[in-house]
Amino acid sequence: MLWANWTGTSTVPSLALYPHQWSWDSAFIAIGLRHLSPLRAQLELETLLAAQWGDGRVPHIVFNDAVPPGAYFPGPDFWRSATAGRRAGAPGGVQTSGIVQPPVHALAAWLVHRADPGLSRARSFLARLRPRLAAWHRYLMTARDAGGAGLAAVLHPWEQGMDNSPCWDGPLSRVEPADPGAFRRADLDHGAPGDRPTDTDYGRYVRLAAQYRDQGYEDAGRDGTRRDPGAFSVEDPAFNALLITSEYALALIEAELDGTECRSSERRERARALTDTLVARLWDPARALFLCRDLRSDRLIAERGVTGLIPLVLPALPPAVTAALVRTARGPHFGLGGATRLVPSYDLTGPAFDPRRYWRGPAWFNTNWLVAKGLRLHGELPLADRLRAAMLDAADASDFAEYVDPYTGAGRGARRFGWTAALTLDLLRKEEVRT
Ligand code: 2M8
Repeated sequence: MLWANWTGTSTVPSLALYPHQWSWDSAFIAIGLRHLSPLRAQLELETLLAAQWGDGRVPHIVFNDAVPPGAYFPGPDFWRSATAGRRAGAPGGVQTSGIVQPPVHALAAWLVHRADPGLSRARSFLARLRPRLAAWHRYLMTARDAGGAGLAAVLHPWEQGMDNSPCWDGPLSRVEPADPGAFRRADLDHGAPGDRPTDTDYGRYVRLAAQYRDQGYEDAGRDGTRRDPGAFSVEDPAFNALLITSEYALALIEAELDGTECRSSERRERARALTDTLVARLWDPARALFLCRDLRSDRLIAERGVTGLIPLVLPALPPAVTAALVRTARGPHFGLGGATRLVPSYDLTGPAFDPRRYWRGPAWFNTNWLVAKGLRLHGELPLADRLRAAMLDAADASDFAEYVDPYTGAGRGARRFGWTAALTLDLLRKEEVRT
């Protein structure tokens, strides 16, 4: 089915609901695709990174001109990358959104390279991607360092990728929803309203994105000075853990290309230091979980989301933090190995928990794949194996659903979903990779 979603240069997450190229979807898809076709996996990442902006940002959507204009909202007419993004260096020849998504790309590039190093070298795959990946990370660590502590901030829920998480309810409540008459949602043509974000939340997403666009996609922190962080400005654990993971991967890419020893590289040191910053800024010992930091109030957001478990993927986490995180994953809030089959996107005991609604309870395959990777990294093998088996079952039984009920595994959202299929393939290969 991954071939059915392939457009010739990249893979769509879902033919009906998401008919363009999405940034972190493509990274996860490449991780699975490498087992079927290393060449297509390379092309997937090359296509995405060819749409990179001059300031280093990798857009969260690369639009396919062949898709009818109304098929997805907000489309190219809304983002206007060629005009509104000119100052920030939006590319000509391709239309994109102007926001970003989590930086899983260097990790994906390294894994794709390792799937067929001969092909990769013959096509100079890593050599061509390296400057783009370095510029992408530089952008996140400078232009997006709105908090001034070294972590990257997201300025829209769509950037973090867990769009409708209750973690965003506090910061989002400050945003006046856009007039519902001013836009038409395309997602409700394909998804049940009870599974999707509410109209009010959608109006807030639209307002935030339009404001960023109308300011020329300019970032707080671009010139090193701290400016007003804006209505929605959040430091998120998963986003930053993935940035750190990708820094490790980029260190491996650089060592491979330069023929040097990776263990002592400056980039690796920076990844370790950033891990310490993540713990200092976002770890909440009382909840034994990483939380999001609202930069507007400079306080941690008291909601337990799966984002707080994703730093398990980090090798340099203090052992006490790792042990506490595993306990939290197994405890009443996430139920891993007990009440739930897959790790939910949000606290099972939280007031906003809903096993159906978008990122407010259901389980996603990419976050579960990351949790399983983290468990394995820290030696929690039986737990990781059980989670892997549950993911394989749920993917198969749900026809590769976009997300599933965390208790029953019943499918929700789109079917034949790109990263669900790709990561299933990866789990079947059970390959362990060093990063
Ligand atoms: C969802 O997000 C898009 C906006 O980017 C949407 O709801 O329209 C999220 O699940 C996101 O994480 C994912 O990358 C995207 C495409 O699968 O869909």
